[in-house]
Amino acid sequence: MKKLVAAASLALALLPLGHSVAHAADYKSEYRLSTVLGPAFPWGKAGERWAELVKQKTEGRINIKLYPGTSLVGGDQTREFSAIRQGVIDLAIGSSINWSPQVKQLNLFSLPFLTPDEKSLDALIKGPVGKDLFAVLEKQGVVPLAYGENGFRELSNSRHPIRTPADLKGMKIRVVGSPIFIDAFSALGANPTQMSWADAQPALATKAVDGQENPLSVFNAAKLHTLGQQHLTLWGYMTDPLIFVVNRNVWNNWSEADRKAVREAAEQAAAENLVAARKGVSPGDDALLKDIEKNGVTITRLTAEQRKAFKDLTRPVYDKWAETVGKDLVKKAEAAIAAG
Ligand code: X2X
Repeated sequence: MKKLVAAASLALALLPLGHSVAHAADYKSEYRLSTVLGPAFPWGKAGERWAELVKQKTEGRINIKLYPGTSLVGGDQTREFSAIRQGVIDLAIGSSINWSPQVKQLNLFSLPFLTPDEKSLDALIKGPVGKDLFAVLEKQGVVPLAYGENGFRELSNSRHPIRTPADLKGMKIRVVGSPIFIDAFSALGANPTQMSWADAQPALATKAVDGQENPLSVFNAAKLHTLGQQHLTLWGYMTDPLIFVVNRNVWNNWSEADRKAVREAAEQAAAENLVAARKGVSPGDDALLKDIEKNGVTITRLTAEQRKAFKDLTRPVYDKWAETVGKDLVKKAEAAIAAG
């Protein structure tokens, strides 16, 4: 025993002074990273990658464990942002949708038909609007580091192809956390009901709801066709960015060098995530869409005119929520998109 103690104190004495020793004491042995989706999806993969890159870049000083399924808040995505602020969650990659109940400006991305394509999303997240939203998040007590993407949220259902708002009439559609979705789907004549992703899957399986909206990568990896979702409409009405953040106190506790490492790791994981989220779903590469079609799902592509019918009906929702988001920010976003 004595020998062991002596050996341990010798080992300690041999450790380089300063940095790592000083910090090791206040560093947690594990940092908890929250995501909704797991590594089978681009979103969870981004979480895994961020953790891996942080480990490498900090030489193991920062050890991140992924908690998918928003399990740290019992699966309730809409409580994730509050939990990060409170420190129940140390780091997160969250969807703008799930955080918008607390950060009203994030409803920007959910304005129906604001971002018709990837280019328009890039104009927001890579431009001044993205910076403004980071400043908003900073003020709310988190440290935002990078933008990724969940993907274009396309509409699926178990009943019939949807080409017009009339086809959607009365359909029970599961929607995500922000009330803007209730407004948008109500304006289209559907019967929207809000529930978490965890509850959505059994609700689809039992036909308690008829449909849902999610990116194709989510549709495919979650095998929604096996839950009766046989009809898919590509309407490109919105895409939700993912935001990489760290709890403010956790961030403040890290050394300058480690903060830099975590930031660079987030930027790299986010860049990889943007590529992964867009793979197979663009005109040049529609492999993912073909896979979905092979599974017996009917794909309905709206013409510009058909799309306009949905856009026109949701315009009042856009205008109403532009007030909530902040008119200046919306104008800035529209200008950025118009400028490409
Ligand atoms: O719940 C959803 O639909 C999901 C997984 O896409 C989000 O968390 C926004």
